[in-house]
Amino acid sequence: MWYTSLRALIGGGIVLRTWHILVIMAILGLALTLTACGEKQLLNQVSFSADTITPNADKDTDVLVITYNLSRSAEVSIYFEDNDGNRYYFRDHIHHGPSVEEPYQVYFAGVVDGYVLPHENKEFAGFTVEKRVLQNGDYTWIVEATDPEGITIPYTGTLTIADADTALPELRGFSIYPPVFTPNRDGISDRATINVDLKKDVEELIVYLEGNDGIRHHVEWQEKLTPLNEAGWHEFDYDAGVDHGADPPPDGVYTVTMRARDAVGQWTVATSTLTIKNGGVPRAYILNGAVEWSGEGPEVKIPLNSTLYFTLTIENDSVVPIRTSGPPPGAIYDSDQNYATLGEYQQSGAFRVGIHCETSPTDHPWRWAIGGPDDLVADDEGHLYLPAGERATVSGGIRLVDYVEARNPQYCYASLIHEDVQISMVNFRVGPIRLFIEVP
Ligand SMILES: [Ca+2]
Ligand SMILES: [Ca+2]
Repeated sequence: MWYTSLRALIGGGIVLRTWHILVIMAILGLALTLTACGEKQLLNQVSFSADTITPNADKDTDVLVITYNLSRSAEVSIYFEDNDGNRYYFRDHIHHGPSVEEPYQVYFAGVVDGYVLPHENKEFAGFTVEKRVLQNGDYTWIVEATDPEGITIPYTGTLTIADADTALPELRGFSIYPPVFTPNRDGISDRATINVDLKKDVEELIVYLEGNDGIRHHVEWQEKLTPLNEAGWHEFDYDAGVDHGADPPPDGVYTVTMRARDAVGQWTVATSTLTIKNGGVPRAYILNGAVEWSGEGPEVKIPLNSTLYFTLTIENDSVVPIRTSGPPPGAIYDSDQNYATLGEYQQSGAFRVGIHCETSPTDHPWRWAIGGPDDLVADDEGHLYLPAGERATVSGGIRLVDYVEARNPQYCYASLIHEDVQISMVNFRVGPIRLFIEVP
């Protein structure tokens, strides 16, 4: 064929002798060889450092090294085929620049893109297998490169997987409760619990929230049922950070992702959603630290069986509503009563104004809501809130029906109490007076 083409090329009329043609062919052959040397194969020097591995994290033949050299930029794929023709990707069209001085080298620990075996489809309904070790058996490996012209040059070989630790860190029963929560320390649905039944000890078990902005908010694991990273039931108690006084992620709907990685390098992932509503750190103050008492301070003289009155202003200096509970401002206690005798028990997360005197038998026995009906708003369940940024005037009285002779006069003061949470220093012992009860 060569001969015929050449004759056609050179055209009729010129008489060529056979040795002429041979010389021309030799020159052409040399040119072709030179071209091949000048433009090296896109992919070359491909090798696997072992033909058998045992991926079980015992540090014995767990890993091999794949070497390949790229002469130009290309997309590289590395995958395996089992005897049934199923394909398992380790690298799926990953773009690489040309090898610079040394060929590329990449460790392979038997782990490929996630897959499920036919009988597992139902069982694994609640989570996804992201990375998984190959099952024991013989495979054909394929390394191929595709450059912008689309030239694919595959190299192949064989690999045996033996003694693989194929148990998966299954994430069974992944759930979040409640699906909507209000992390604002008002004692009502301030926390979300994230549960999972982890089926294998892992190297890492992480949970994070991710909103539309792509920012991840890590969820702290708290010891509840099973030590971290050990197989068993786990419970993540999520407060959105407000327990430490940190602002929670902005209100909104978040994707919660739990991800587990075992020693072999297998990854599983489960996701759900969680909505944050009315989130924020509550901050309230007695305005200017000022308390107005009946009589002229700082020494106040009140006859026995008369009433000591006070007035102060509460400011909600935060972005969240602040919860409170009764009795309302204006309520008068007898000094031998307390909030419990009025049936107004403590409520975790509620703010109340409290008055305490040195002779008080209990802590801040007289307490009032941080606003009246005109100041407060109620939620669907009747919980009362002072809205964000609002102020309310609170007054009240204590009828002094008894006294302690050894403690007359005594100090009294006001505090703003965040019940079962704290009394912040700035809200503790505000506007103290020296109270003298006048006894006839
Ligand atoms: Ca091994
Ligand atoms: Ca709440």
